[in-house]
Amino acid sequence: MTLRAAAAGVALSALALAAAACAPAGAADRTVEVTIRHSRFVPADFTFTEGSTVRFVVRNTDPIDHEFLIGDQAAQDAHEYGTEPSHGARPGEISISAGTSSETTFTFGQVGTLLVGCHLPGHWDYGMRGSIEVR
Ligand SMILES: [Cu+2]
Repeated sequence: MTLRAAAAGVALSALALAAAACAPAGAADRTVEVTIRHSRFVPADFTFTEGSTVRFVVRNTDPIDHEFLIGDQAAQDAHEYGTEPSHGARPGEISISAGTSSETTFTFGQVGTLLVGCHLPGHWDYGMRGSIEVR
């Protein structure tokens, strides 16, 4: 690579970074499609980069309602024993009625492991959960 080409590459990278930094609030870096089938998330395990904003489009193919709730163990416990009838007000938390699709956009702010689950009665224990690794 010539010096000139290398310099152009650096300039383009700087432009890309600037564009990312100026992205409007709520703009996702990527879209991930999740299907709910037989009370399971498909896929159920995810890996994302720290700081990335992901738009989840969740399609519920079951004849019953479900939830897609992102959070740490404490948040999952709160939902499991909580009383919120439906979700949608907070990023990363949605209810998906039978046979419909819904979406939510979530920013993974720090490295660690999060969980995703459905807490309608019996669903979490049945195995309606997954893990999110943030690197
Ligand atoms: Cu469910």
